[in-house]
Amino acid sequence: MLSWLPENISTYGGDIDSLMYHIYYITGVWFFLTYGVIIVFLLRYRRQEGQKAAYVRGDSLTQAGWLLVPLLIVLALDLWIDFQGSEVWAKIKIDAPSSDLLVGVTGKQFNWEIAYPGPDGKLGTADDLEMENELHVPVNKVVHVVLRSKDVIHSFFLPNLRLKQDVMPGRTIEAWFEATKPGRYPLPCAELCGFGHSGMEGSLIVHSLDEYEKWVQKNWPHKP
Ligand SMILES: [Cu+2]
Repeated sequence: MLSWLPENISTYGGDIDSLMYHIYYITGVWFFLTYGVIIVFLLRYRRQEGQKAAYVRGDSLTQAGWLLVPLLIVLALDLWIDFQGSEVWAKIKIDAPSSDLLVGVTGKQFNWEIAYPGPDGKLGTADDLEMENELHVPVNKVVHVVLRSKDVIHSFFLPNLRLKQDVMPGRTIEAWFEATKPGRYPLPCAELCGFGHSGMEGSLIVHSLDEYEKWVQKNWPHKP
């Protein structure tokens, strides 16, 4: 199941996926359980000739148990998901590893502006390289992404990296990822941002280290 998820090429993608599976199986089991009980009860207690419906007040402990026991089970399962989720959250959001590479991504209607820091390693300086819709990164390196938006709320989405982060005007939000497999992957916008939203098709290009060096040399000929 869940085979509709795209291939995971992120170092932390497995943690996100196992959290998703976890929620998926718990809600799946509850879905079939509750609907099973409803169907059994509908048949078992359907109207029958000569049998009068009983008025159930729900104040005996046995009757209250029908609410309390599932409530406690749901609460326990929920806390289980919360604890697992907080571990994943801490790993990705709080204990971010130090970065090997910095890239700026600014959303606008209807494109992604990608800024590479250039030889000085700093964003917002004269040697920055700016491109549209193409995010080039090396494989097995920690990439920090500085996210901004010019006009409306966009959502920076790298499905293969299990990274999705809203970007909004006036705010600078950082995210990171480490890709484990070279290739070209989709970079859509996951927030309906206007009539050109569905056309916001960027690409993430994960290069092998050699290939990335070549790409840098080609794009920054003045690099020492
Ligand atoms: Cu959009």
